[in-house]
Amino acid sequence: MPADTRFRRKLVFGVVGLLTMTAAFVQASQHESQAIPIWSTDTGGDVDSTPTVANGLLYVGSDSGSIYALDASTGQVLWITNTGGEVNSSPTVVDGVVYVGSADNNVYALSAQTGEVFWTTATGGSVDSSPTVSNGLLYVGSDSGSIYALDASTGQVLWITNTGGEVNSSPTVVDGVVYVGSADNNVYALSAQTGQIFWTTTTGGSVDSSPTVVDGLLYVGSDNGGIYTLDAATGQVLWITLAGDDVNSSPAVADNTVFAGSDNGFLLALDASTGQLFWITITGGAIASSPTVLDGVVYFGSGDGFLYGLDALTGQIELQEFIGAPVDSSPFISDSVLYIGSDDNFIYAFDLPAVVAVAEPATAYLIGIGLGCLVLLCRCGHRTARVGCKA
Ligand SMILES: [Ca+2]
Ligand SMILES: [Ca+2]
Ligand SMILES: [Ca+2]
Ligand SMILES: [Ca+2]
Repeated sequence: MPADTRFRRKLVFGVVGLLTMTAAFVQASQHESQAIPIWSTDTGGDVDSTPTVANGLLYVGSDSGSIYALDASTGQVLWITNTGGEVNSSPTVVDGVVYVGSADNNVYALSAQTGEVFWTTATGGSVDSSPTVSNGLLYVGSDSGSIYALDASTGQVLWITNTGGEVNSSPTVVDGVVYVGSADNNVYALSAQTGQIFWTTTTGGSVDSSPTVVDGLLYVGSDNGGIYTLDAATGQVLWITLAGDDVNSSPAVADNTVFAGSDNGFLLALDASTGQLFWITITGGAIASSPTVLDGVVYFGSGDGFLYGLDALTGQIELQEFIGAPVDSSPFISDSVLYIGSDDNFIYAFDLPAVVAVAEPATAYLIGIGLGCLVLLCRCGHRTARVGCKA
């Protein structure tokens, strides 16, 4: 185990704690825009998978055990391919082939046009991780505890690297390096060619979140409640921002800001360069959904049954669409249409409104105690987040 696992935590000023919330009070603005539902299609099971759209077709998995292809403009089902287990994995489409994992332990390659199975490759456990394809190789994690590299054209296993826990996290490949988390609490950096481990960095909890790498920095969540920023080259921990509960959501980075959700319903925005907290917006359920940022708006689903759109600068709620059941799926946006799944078994398409920032003040107060530190967060007046921390 490399020395860098002795992580030198630099807790960010003002974000220390939030471990124990003693009081929380939020007044959200009542000036949200409305997204217009275009269609919804029943899949017969929870849709935790995140949809993807390619060439006018939408692909998504369902707990019904099937992979669906729909007409993205109408929601009409074009084909269904059955697997032998829940499909929590999110499809990737490359060169007319749909790649996705299933809880039947297999990785699937299907024709994007017809759903015909080109190949399947068995792993030793449920494949809830989502495949990443790079340079003709497919990378994916399995509940067997291993990370697999397959030949994307044949499914042949090229290498396997073992970790000490389920790999629910989805690999990110940048410059020949595969980054992925494991339930053994570690973040891994592997050679994309050989699977050789370049470095591992431990967090205090399962890493089911998928790493995002931007400008040499790696952002990922952990079940210890931390959003970690690592040096992607060395794995060194640069800073940890504590959300206060499991972070299964995968961070999005836009405009030098990191956005991630946590099981306590928080959506946090951090300075991508310093980890400093910009703002927190509180929803009423766990946020397993990974945010997507478009035109200054952060979109994600929550366990409270809503689809949210927040002002990326302030966290103010600009869009709040009631779906009715937990939304663990993540938004996919294409041509101003947002696609997302829900635990009500449906996949939804919403026409996004032109979200206009509202000048009306929103107010949020949050008082918590964590690590012997009193944390005060006040968002008052005109969209300014201030965080203070007094020992
Ligand atoms: Ca779910
Ligand atoms: Ca599921
Ligand atoms: Ca799993
Ligand atoms: Ca987790």
